[in-house]
Amino acid sequence: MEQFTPDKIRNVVLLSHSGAGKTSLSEILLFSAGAIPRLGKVDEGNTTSDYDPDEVKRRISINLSVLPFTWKGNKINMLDTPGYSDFVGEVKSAMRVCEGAIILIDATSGIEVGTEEVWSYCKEPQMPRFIFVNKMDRENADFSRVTESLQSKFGQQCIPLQLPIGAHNDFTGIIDLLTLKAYSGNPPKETEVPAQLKPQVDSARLKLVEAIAGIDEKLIEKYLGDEPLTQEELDAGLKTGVKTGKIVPILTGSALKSIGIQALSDAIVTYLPSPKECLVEAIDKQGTQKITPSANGPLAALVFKTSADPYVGKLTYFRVFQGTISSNSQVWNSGKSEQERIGQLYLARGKNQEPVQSISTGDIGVVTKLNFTGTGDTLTIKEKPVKLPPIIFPTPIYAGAVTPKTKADLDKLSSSIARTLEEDPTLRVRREADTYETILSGMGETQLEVVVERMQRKFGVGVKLDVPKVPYKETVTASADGDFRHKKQTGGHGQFGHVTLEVSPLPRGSGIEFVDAVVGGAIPRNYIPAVEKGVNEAVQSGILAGFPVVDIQAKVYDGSFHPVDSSDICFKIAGAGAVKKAMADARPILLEPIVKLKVTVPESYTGDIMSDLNNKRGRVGGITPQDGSNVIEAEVPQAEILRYAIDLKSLTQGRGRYTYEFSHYEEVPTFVAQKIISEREKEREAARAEKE
Ligand SMILES: Nc1nc2c(ncn2[C@@H]2O[C@H](COP(=O)(O)OP(=O)(O)O)[C@@H](O)[C@H]2O)c(=O)[nH]1
Ligand SMILES: [Mg+2]
Repeated sequence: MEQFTPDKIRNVVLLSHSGAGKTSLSEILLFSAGAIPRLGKVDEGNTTSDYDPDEVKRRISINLSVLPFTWKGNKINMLDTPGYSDFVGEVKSAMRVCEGAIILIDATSGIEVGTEEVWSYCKEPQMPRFIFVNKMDRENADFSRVTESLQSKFGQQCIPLQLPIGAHNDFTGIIDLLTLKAYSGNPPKETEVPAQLKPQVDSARLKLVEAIAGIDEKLIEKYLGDEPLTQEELDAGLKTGVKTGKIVPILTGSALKSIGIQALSDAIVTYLPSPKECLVEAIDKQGTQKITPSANGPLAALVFKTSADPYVGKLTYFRVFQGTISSNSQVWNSGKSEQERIGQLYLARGKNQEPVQSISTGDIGVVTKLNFTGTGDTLTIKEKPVKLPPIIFPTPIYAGAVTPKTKADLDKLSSSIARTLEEDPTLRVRREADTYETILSGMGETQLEVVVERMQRKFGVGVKLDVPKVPYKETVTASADGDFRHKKQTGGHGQFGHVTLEVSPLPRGSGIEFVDAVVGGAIPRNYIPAVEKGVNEAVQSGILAGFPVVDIQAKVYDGSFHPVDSSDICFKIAGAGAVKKAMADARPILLEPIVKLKVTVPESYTGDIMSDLNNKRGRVGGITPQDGSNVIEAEVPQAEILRYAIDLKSLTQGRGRYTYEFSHYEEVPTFVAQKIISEREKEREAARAEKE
């Protein structure tokens, strides 16, 4: 592929609710531009974009893919993204490296949850965008209904640039409202505007021209003076309108029937901004600057995706914002402060890579086998280093426990998790010390299932995915004494240790406190550390259900010893025994983690959410209205929201969002505690049986 100057490139991201036709549209765009020799189908699992086995199997996009094609002397880098909300990380990455977006809408279903979601992503920062009303060939496709709902939901800036000719089986082409040309057939031919559509076309054109005139003072003067605007003026005005977000043109077509496809490519080139027109922020020694997208400037390239290929190794996708990067060169990773060796550079199209000598400002490329670089890093030069603002990802909300299936899997687990995390910045991993579980968290259940399958396929590591255990704890609510005498006669000399102590409750968060209050040498000084050790070991596993004990004081105040038979080990055993006896009498209870939960839902769901939280033993702290939604804040036991991503989806048809963070520990109510204790007992019995 030849090199393109920044003014001849368009980086465009496809966004929509899942299933609106992004992948199909990108495939037909590639095909109609002659970039691919045969047209794949999502339903046959052979599209250029969805090449990953996970995608082929599920028939949905999971990864972003870069799909370049040339169109009338320009290069369009189309970025296809997943519509499924679990994979929002890919959407954020793709958006960060594009100057424009196309939001697809299914002409039969209209605005969906995912449409609102991606619309909100495009608002900050303001992203120049088109709307493409797809699937006009389907029964019940209704362009005017979709247009009206777009205008009432998102505002009057959504204005048709095209009108469809017919709908459903009679959908044959589109009319461009600026040139007043109609296109129908495949391949499209210029035709007359059908006579019966004339009045509709005239009124739609009037609205569009009026909106364009409103963009620029000179244009509005001319327009009000009844002077006709030239095509150049209209194009330039619309381009400014798109760039500033004052106009969001609505286009239409059918990805499946290949209608409106070439007109879409034309509109991308004519109305969406090129990298040359967009200054970006970069941080250097002097602070934040706007950098000009010049191919000769110092290098600034942002890494927006990392993927692990089982054969090639690590693939690093980057977008050049300034300068040029060359094969077989050295670059500087400004975030990691490391020199990075660049081998062969490639241009990617789906899974295919074409080697190139260099990649210049505005374009997107791939390099393999980098040592230090990860998603979000800036590649630059050491003499003039800059940092591009990183990609902002949402915090994980859904956790699963991963357990290796075999010993061999265990050995490979941590390295394969590390590589998986590199691929997906919306994942986190941590070890839950109390439950000994490895907790993987992300955006939803499907994402974690895909991760687990991928670990098997890419790294040959088998893991099981379970709902995580809750890290319960135990404590006491009263003071009590415990007395334990360890005495044994074995052969020669015997064993003797005797400890008396008092256990009492401490405030939440105090941990374990050991106090030595022995007077008169009842236990000799040198044995006290052994007693403390015994106490500390015993509180690792409480007497109710074996959970770790917290927030107690153990005060040793008496005991006895034997001049020959006593030893450290004897006093350790006595200390442990005494503290267990005391705890049993000190009214022990279970504690559970409570989280602060924040749920954002459209107002109408507020009642359902509140009653569900009530069933989940939640305490609602407040409800705050926020742009037509309500933000409900509540304290809820962690045990009740382990699968909240799934519950909220079904309660709100996917319209709800939530975040949470750990808050504190609280006593488990008795009726719940009994269940936990008996379940835990069963678990421990099973574990014992397995050992034997
Ligand atoms: N009838 C019709 N079906 C379409 C059209 N575009 C896509 N589809 C179908 O809609 C489904 C989802 O398409 P896909 O491209 O995977 O949507 P994505 O999730 O947005 O990538 C597939 O079964 C496609 O064949 C279209 O223009 N007309
Ligand atoms: Mg797709």
